Amino acid sequence: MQTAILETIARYHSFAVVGHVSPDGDSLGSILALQDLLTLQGKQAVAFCVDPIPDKYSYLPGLDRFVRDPAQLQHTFDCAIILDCGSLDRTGLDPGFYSELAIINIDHHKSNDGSLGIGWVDDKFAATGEMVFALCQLAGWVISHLAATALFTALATDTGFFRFSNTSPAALRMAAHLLEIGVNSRTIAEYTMERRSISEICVLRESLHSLRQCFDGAVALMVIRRDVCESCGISPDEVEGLVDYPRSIKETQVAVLLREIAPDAIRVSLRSKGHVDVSKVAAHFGGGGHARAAGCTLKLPLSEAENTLLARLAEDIQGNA
Ligand SMILES: [Mn+2]
Repeated sequence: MQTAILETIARYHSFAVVGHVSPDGDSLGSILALQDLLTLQGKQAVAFCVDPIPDKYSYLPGLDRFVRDPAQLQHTFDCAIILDCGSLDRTGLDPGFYSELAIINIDHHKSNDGSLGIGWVDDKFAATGEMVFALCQLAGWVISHLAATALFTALATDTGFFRFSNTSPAALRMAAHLLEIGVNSRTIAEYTMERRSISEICVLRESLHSLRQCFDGAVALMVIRRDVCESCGISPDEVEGLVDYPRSIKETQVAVLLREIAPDAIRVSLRSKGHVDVSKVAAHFGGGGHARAAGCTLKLPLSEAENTLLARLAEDIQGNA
């Protein structure tokens, strides 16, 4: 499949490089790296991100290249490269944008069925950025300093800075290669992990009392209410990282963060430290993700969402007891 992708890249000239809404380090890093490397191969490539870029990625070189709206551009594209997600909807661009374009899809999400365009989907990769790196190696492209920083960001953020179980020998070899190019990993660690806003800590202070353990501590759950986010001056979108707190408890097998994004819409973030595959739990509710990190949205009031989710988790926890 990598060969088919490189052949498609060789055939066309103008590329739209796209990731997913609510961009994370893997999405942003993969887009920037590929945009830069395609440009260095003499192609025309534009990086798209419809959502604002979180402040913690502000160190990334080339962020000013991101275009929010294709209507701002005069030219048309031959091909769209969709990274780190598996559906046109998830990219946040109007599906009509893609109607005349060839499509390449590169993704490591288990929930991606591989049916989008020329699809290379493999959940054995720790990050989509690792797949982009593998493609570069195969093509023999020289990796620029900008692309190296972007790819390191993709890999480091999706492996929890090399702590999660997807931290493979290949991932560490890739990290070593990028460090040799001159990536400043300390800066990336500081920006992505050690720069919480005081507003986020305010939400943490107000929400910690909701933290509770269920099923003998196998599940730890924390709730973040909309009014709390409002009074702390931050959007519920910006506090997903607080799932680290229930996750960090010794007994936790599954950590749950419930964020009230609207009165009847609860965003659920799931993290697994044990044997539960939370991508299956998320998929059951129409979401997706990875075995160890997944999410979904429940169109229910907070307390019903909590009960519905715990009822489902009870089966998974008992099934693995
Ligand atoms: Mn990813």
